[in-house]
Amino acid sequence: MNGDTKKKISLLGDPAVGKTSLVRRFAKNMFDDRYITTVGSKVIKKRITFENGENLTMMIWDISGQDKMASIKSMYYKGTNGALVVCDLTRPDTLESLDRRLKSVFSVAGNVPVIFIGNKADLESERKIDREVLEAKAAEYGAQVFLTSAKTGENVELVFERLGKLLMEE
Ligand code: G3D
Ligand code: MG
Repeated sequence: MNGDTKKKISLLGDPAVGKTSLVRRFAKNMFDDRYITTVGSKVIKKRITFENGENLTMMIWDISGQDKMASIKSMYYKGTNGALVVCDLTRPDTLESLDRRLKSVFSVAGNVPVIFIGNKADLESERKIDREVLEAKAAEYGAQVFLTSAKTGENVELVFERLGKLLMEE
């Protein structure tokens, strides 16, 4: 296959967990990034090539705010093929909201593959979510966990590539 597989990825998480920073870091490290602005969200188009030569075009939806409007949310989530759910390791409340967000995505897009991200791993002395707690939550969804830092770049490319691989296996 040398194809044009294209997948929609939704970034989920509370305000200020680092969604925009993560996608910026990922986009900057690779060629061919393009920002398309839509109402209340950005779509970042990114083509990646795996070791086996297969290509994947990721349409990454960075949804900002507008939490309260369910109709808008379902419009954003429609057609989602996979989700990155992000919490801020320094703020425990950001983990608690993820169930609700995932429920919302699944209701619109079905049970798509998910990866859990604990971001701001660089702020070690301020960490308030243990890796084990995050892993227990992710296990409820059969999801992998990665601790990232959009600041240092730690694990950022890896997490997008992992989700990309999951989507290629679909
Ligand atoms: P959001 O898109 O989820 O709302 P942003 O979050 O990407 O806008 O990030 C919110 C704030 O957290 C930003 O700080 C950003 O620089 C910071 N941030 C994001 N990721 C990391 C990280 O991995 N480590 C650290 N230390 N900070 C991070 P400001 O001050 O610009 O509001
Ligand atoms: Mg943002």
